[in-house]
Amino acid sequence: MKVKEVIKKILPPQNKWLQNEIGEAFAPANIALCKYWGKRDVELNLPYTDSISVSLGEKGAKTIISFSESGDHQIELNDQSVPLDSKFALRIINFLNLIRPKANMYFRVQTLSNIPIGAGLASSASGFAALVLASNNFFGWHLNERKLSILARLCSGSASRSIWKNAFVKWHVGVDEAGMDSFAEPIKHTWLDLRIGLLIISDKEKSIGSREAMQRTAQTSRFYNAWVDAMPHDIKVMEKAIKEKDFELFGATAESNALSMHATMLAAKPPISYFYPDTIALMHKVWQLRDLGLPVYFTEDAGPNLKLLFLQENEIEIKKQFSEVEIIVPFKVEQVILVDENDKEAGLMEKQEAHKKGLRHRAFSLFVVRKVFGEYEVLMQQRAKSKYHCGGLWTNTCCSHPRQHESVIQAANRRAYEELGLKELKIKEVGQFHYVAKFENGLTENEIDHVLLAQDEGQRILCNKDEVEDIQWMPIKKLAQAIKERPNEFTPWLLPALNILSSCLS
Ligand code: 2P0
Repeated sequence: MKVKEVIKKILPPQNKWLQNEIGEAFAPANIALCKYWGKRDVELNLPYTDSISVSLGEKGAKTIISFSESGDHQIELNDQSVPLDSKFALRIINFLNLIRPKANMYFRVQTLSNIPIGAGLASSASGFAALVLASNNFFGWHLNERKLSILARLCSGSASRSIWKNAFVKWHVGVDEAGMDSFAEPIKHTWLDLRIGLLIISDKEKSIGSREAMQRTAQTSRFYNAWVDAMPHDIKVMEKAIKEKDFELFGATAESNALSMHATMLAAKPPISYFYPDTIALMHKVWQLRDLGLPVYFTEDAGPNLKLLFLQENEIEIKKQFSEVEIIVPFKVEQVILVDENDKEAGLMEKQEAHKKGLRHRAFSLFVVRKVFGEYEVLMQQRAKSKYHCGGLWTNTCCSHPRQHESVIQAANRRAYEELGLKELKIKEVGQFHYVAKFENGLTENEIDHVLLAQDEGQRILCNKDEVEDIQWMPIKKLAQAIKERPNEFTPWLLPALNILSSCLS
């Protein structure tokens, strides 16, 4: 079986694997703007063409993997146990059986999805990407994103594109027989004003799955070769539209690409149609609105539902026209709260902009502490190398910025969970200070930093590798000494924050 050999190439040798108690990860759903339809290699899910998608913000799947003691795998979806002979469970089990180091090793896989399953909303993409990311955490494989994307592709083609959040993503067709060059990666442009409107016409399981439908199309449709031949042009135009934020070119290309895919299906033998009468009625409505001057386009996947493409400036009109629409913001802007010298709110600003301009804003530094033999220890985190500043440096347990209408304590609980999996800590504020620090990359921290304290409750710590490289407990005295001796290994706000903490604990 080729797939086994490919997996062997990707995964580290088994003696390097860890076995954490659980592995957990979120992956977003994605919607293809230039579609993947048809495989040149069915076993390895290798496509005939490149494809481009956009991730769907917070819509997607969270997967938790742990050991099962029951003597068999346990598969759960949205807190319900799933029969092991169902299609959903079998595809997960197939992956588990391929990666497990021993034949008598069984897993519990819990998937929490906030999108309808099997309705052409790429639920399998986010589910399998989350499963791969969670397995990577569970076994401590430390795979790079390219390998993660390939591994996800082996589960489900479109899952290769769901490894990335908040991104346009291109999946490369590749030429390698084993598919080692067929992976997805982000396109380096965002589009803050872009909106996607979900029009759910039916969330019932589709009558023919995309796996079978794309095979039948590739094998029997007289238009299939024309589809493959036209794809490089669509990909090129879509990349240009994204780069130049040319919305009409973007929408027209996505819509035409989707309709071309459905046209190839109509010519399959026997024919395949995912259109419901309502799908077609809504398409006509979109075309009419466009004729009247409203820039709105649609795309459609392997299901009857339409996804509208439009810009933020037309959100109100779209809601008026489509009362049932659910609007997704693919590229979210993180804002910080600007404050005066007394920490009084003075407005909001996009996080990067505030750090570029060095404007004063509200922040918090949380310390989780424990007492060992009468001495306080602090839970330290090493920031992920990819962080926008101070990557790789050691700092307090968790630091970030509160959002509008969020207290620093609420924000600390949100981020402690997102970064370290720590839930509902009992946090109190012990002081605050102002500091300014300029970094080599041109960004400036200018923060009123609220110092927060929580006692360790022995909760399991689960590092989110996008945020946290590593953790360690350090006695406070030893830490203060280490900062003095090797200041370059620590963030600039750590020492003033630690001084406040120390005086409160002593
Ligand atoms: C896409 N779709 O590009 C296209 C457009 C549906 C229509 O990828 O067999 O579930 O697991 O590789 O990824 C759906 O197909 O198929 C899909 P497999 P997958 O999003």
